[in-house]
Amino acid sequence: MLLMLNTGTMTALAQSKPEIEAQFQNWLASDLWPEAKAKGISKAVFDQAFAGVSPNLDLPDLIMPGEKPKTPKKQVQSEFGSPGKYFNDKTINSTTSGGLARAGQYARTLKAVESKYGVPGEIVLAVWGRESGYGTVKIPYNAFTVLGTKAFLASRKDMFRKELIAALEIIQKGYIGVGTMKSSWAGALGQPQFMPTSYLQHAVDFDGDGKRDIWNSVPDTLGSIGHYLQQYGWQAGRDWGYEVTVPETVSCSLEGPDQGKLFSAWEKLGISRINGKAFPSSEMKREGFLLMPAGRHGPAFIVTKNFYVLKEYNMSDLYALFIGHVGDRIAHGAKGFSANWGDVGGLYRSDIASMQKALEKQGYDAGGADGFPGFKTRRSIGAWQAKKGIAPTCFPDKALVQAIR
Ligand SMILES: [Ca+2]
Repeated sequence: MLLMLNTGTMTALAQSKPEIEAQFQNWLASDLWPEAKAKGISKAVFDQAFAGVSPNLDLPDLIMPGEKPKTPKKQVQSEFGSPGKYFNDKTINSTTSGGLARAGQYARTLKAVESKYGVPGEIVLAVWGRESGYGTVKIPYNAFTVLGTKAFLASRKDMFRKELIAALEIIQKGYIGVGTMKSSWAGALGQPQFMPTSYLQHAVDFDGDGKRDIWNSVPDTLGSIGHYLQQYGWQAGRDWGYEVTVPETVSCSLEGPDQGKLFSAWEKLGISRINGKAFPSSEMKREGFLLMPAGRHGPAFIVTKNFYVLKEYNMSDLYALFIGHVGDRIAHGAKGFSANWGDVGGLYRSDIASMQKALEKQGYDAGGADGFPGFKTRRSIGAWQAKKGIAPTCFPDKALVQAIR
């Protein structure tokens, strides 16, 4: 996903820009080149990729030579938004209308993608729309500048070094030319926003011109998204999930991909589709999972394995739900969720993190103290509440953050 570049206040550099550039050139020649060579990159490709490249010191999360890593203060103090904000009408409507406009235009390609990879067109469209506004969002950076800078200076150097070597492999294998290799500020490539290692595994030449051009070719973009989801296990012929009503007798702490039950078993517990229709009969003997992204303060869903395949694109329940929901709107003209998102949020990530620490200290699995209320945190809150004799809400609020210490 393309995010705005964080142009925070630049601190005075311990070393001058020319000094850092000289060190970067030295690092390229003496450190990176031997590894690239060992991995089969030719000198010609290496030189072509880094011709005229110098570090971009305005990129976020860099640690200058001689500096100690800073605690990401801003991150901890940032507010985590209410899940409802993720589903604001403006974003949903523009992604839906963009998808509808292209569903007709690219109908043949989408049909071919579905028949080859089993992923329905509306899902492929929704990912494309979410990642790059259907290719309308500018992807302005030279990938070798971004990945080179980050492999040299970022807080997660090793990860970016792997991606940089993969980017060189892309050129070495002739999948695309150096001049086309544009990325986001985070190093994600082209319209599907693949990191280079993902590109190597999943990008395909769907229009048959010999290039895997996810920057300029719509068929290559759509085919690559379909292939990605298929390789992560998308099951053809299944929906991603269904909005449901969850009676009070069913605890919200039953949420999560490791607590699956047959659709028939969920139905027996009193869970039903919000639109009054039955679950498809083909699903009844298959596994479904309870999803309540805002606990009792928002819509609830029974999702299939395909929901978790969408999360392989971006490890966020809200992201996967956005894709599934926009897909439904493109395919069936579905309306918004029936249940409202409650007015939750307004907490700092540091509040959530300290609550997560307290939960883990008391023996609950909060999935780590990352400051985001993921499903492990949500259901542990529910279990904590049940133990205290409180009706479970499975979502943090100010009073809970105070109480769970
Ligand atoms: Ca192509």
